[in-house]
Amino acid sequence: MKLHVAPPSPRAFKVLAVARYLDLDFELCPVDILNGAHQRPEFAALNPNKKMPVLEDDGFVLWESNAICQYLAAKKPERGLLPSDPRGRADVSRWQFWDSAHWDPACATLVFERMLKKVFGQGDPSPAQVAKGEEEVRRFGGVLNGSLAGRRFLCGDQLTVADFWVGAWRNYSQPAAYPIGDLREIKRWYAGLMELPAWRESIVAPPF
Ligand SMILES: N[C@@H](CCC(=O)N[C@@H](CS)C(=O)NCC(=O)O)C(=O)O
Repeated sequence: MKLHVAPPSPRAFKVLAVARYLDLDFELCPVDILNGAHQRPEFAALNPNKKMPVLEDDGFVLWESNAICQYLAAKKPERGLLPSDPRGRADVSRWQFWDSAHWDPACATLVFERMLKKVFGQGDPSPAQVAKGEEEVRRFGGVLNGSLAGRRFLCGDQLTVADFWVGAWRNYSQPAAYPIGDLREIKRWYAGLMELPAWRESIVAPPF
């Protein structure tokens, strides 16, 4: 199995952390986004969106980080990352869609404006985009914080793929200055995720 990833990205982080948590055998194939590797025809043939991460598994090609995490989780059902009962599965799906619709775009706005924009030669952060990102991270961070109260993990006592999807963005809370430093449930939950060796091993500092 191959994972085509740019490891500092939260979207790469989550697939690597799930694969490592599950002790799956894989080859890490670095995608040099800074030098446009994702634009090359051989990469576009794997993912026509020209975005990483991408998984290749014995002829099966899959893109979209949350779908990849789910596929990996399904390889080891005994590890419990993907519940099989209807309510447990629906709860995990809820966080998948919430992440894709709200949390990922909100956090990505601040990561892009405050960390990546300069690296891609796109100038200073836009005050309007920063304000929008802050408002959304505060709003949805409040939802996340409230939902975590009384729960060890996002979907209860059991670690699931939802923790990887949503928690991946928390890795950049400080450098991207998310306005959620005072939210205690998120802090407590994230400290628990950081206790997982697979989580810690998958955090890669950006090369800038
Ligand atoms: N929804 C996609 C987003 C993937 C994505 O945006 N990847 C970024 C890096 S974090 C990328 O490859 N960007 C290159 C580009 O858009 O040109 C996923 O979760 O896999």
